[in-house]
Amino acid sequence: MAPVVLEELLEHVLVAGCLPEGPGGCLHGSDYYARTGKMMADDGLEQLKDFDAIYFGAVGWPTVPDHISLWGLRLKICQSFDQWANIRPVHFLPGITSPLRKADTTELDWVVVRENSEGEYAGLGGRNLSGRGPGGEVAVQSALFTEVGCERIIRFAFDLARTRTRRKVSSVTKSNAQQYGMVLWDDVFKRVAADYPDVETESVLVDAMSAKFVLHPEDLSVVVASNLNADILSDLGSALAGSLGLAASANLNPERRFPSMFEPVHGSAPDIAGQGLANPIGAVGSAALMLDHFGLPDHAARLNKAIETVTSTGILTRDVGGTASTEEVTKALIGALNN
Ligand code: GGG
Repeated sequence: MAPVVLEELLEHVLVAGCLPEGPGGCLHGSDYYARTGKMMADDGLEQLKDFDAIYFGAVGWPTVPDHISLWGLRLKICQSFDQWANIRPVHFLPGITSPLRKADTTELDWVVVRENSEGEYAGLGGRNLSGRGPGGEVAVQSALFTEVGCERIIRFAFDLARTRTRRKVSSVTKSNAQQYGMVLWDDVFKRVAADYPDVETESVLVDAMSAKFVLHPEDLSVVVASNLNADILSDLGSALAGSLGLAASANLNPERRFPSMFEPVHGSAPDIAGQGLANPIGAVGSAALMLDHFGLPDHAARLNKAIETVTSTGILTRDVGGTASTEEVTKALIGALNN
């Protein structure tokens, strides 16, 4: 990346979890939680809101319950900043062995578009009746599907499909069992599809789509699904591409009323933290998505090219069958950028 662009970026990008702060360290994250009982400073969103983008690492640590760290930081940012479109490309890189034999001979490349603001992650519900004593508590967790929410993500998927070689959108639900919210989704999908006669469509149940990811991935281009279903499918997709450590993602507020957030799909992987084993490619690929979002597609392409150069020369971390450390792969990426 040209230094001038990096400098520009640094003016606009805040690395969540590593906010500059006075005494006491970071303003976000599990360390902050250990000190304050909160995942984020009370004015954390206020501090973030005027930046163009947030470059996020990962959240989760064994000393903090997962639902606290997720809701207190990542989901709080996504929901408060209406980052309703989560883009998760499934990209097969040269030099990385896929568990799919088909990948050796077939061009595979698709994008999972995750509805990122409602659905199963609406956060609606509660726990009650613990007063009944052990075994007596109840919990309700409701999924929320709004016509507005379904329509905007489905239109986003169709618009994205129009930019791709294969103009196709696969809509994923479980509407045979979830007869209210997901049937609404299916109805909106049919209505929106009529506005895009040049784009192929299919509606597939999530169980069948899981099988299709493995058996017929060459038939995929844009896959749009609700929050939970797309989260699960995108993990499957990145595992098929070789490793969760490779997968990049963008949490977009397409209207640009708020900053968008770019992060590797993977979580914090506490089992390998601090050992120099983590694959940096998901994070670097997310920076490429951020450059694209800034209207710098040439710089994004340079970064993606550097990733391909490094993977094809076999400088790989352990998760993709190599022996290189995080630092060695990062240095190789910087070297490829400077060549
Ligand atoms: N960089 C992504 C990340 O930190 N993910 C943590 C996680 O557990 N996410 C679950 C989810 O977003 O559904």
